[in-house]
Amino acid sequence: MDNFFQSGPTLKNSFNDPLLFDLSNLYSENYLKQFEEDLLQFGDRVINEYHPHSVLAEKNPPEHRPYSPWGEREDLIVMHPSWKALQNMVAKDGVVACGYEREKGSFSRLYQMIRIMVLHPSSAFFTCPLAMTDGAARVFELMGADKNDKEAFEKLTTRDENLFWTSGQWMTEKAGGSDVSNSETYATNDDKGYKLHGKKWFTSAVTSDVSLALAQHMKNGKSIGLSLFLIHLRDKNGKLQNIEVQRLKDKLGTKALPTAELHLNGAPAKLISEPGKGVKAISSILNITRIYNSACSVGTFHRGMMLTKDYATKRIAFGKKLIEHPLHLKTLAELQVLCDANVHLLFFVSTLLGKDETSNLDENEQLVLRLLTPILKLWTAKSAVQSISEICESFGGAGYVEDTEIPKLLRDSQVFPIWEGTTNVLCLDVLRVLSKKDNTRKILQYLDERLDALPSKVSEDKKILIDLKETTVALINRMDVEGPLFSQLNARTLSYSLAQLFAGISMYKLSLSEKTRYKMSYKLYMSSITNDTLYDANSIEIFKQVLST
Ligand code: MFK
Repeated sequence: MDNFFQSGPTLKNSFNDPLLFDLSNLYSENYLKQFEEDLLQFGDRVINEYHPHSVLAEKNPPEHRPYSPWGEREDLIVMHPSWKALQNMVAKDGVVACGYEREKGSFSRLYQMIRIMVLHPSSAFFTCPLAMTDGAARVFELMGADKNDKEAFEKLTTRDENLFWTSGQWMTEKAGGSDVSNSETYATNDDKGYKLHGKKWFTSAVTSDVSLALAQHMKNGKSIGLSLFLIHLRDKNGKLQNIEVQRLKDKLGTKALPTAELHLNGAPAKLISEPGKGVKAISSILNITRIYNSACSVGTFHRGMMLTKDYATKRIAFGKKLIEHPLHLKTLAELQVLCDANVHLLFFVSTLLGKDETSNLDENEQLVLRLLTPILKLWTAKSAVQSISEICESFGGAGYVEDTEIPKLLRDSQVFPIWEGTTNVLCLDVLRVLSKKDNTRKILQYLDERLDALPSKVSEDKKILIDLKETTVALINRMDVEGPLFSQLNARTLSYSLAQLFAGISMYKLSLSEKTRYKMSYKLYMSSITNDTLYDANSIEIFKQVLST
């Protein structure tokens, strides 16, 4: 008789994990403490209001209707109403706006990225258009109020859902994915302004109101390089302006997100970068969207951890709960400390971003932000894919069945290392930063200062960090001696080491607090890095501690 039903994991408010508040208080020097209630409420809305819409949007993916019933080219993208509901909610919640209102001063970005992290797994990837919208707003902000497109900036950063615009970011082409300079789209100019011609191969959120697009800037029949343009997609009647949607992409995941191939047939555009300096201009968007990407990766990993931990207290196998099986306990504990490390690095880099945007970073710290942005993105993306695969497995067969919503976490994670730059491209960006004059010396000086400033309460714990730093420095020095081939071949090792080192410094700091969880989390994480991972009966208590809340 079939009378057994397994209870599934309960979807809980992410702020049930005290690490989020403890770390936000550490980085904001307790400034964000006053917003804990506000964040808690946001976490509740994510579960009770956003999540149901995200499920509906995923189940009813966008549809492209190229022609009207009477044969007229229309290119309608039919979206489920829940997609619009998500858009209205993020506008009202000021998810982009809070980064620009700067009501929380230097900690506005930290506050924002905490919310993005919590929202993402219940957003049906609406966070992708938000990332591009935020990146576009930053481009306008950097241009200065006198030069920028005032209407666009205001609408991208408003809380009024009736006025809120989202922006696309049209970069990728068939011949120019990572190597953007190979773009073939070109811009012509006449007395009516600029017009763009060509094909864009990956344009996410084709339902956006505006987009920033790269195109070869033509002068006298020749390109003077890529420039950045603003496009208003539709005219006053809502009709696409000389833009044809060729098809929607059939993607592995991100099913609710309308990603399209576009043909630009003279789409009217406004030049917004210096002529020929489009890559430099779009890199300020990339640096924002890469941090968003990371907040989404970490949010997915964190959601997966909350679900698997809950499930492990409910599922019984071989006469006891999963969490009581030592090997399962150990598996979850190792995942948890990697998740903690990811949260640490995200919070650290988000804090740097917020301080930079409020002119509170010195030159060396700005350089650290520039270096850590690709490192954060590549490391959290890779951590998410690998760890969420393990999390799926922790549910057994249920983790492979769509309506448990677990497989979606894995499908959607695979885009993180691809979206906004692959791991290898980002590793090369890390080398690009280090190769500039004097940068390595400045970074190492910054690291030394940070390590020196750490109290050596438990000296052997601090020594692990110093050893890791020395191994990293030795690799950098060897790269300098051996040259570009050696540097490229070992660029991943270097990027991962730097990620682990900066995350480790942050974890060490928190481990000095009274909470045993953070002490144990630091110890276990560092031993996993140094491959000191043979466990015995004494390890069980450590595993329990790192999984405690
Ligand atoms: C959400 C779900 C989505 C659904 C599915 C989507 C699937 C994926 C779709 C995609 O295609 S996402 C887009 C993937 N592509 C990228 O993210 C681009 C990756 N390529 C890079 O990041 C290249 O490094 C880059 C295009 C930025 C530069 O390549 P180049 O042409 O070799 O540029 P160059 O000459 O090295 O740099 C030009 C200037 O920009 C330099 O400044 P200077 O002229 O002053 O020296 C660089 O230092 C600067 N720069 C480059 N990257 C920068 C930067 N400055 C600041 N920050 C950066 N990140």
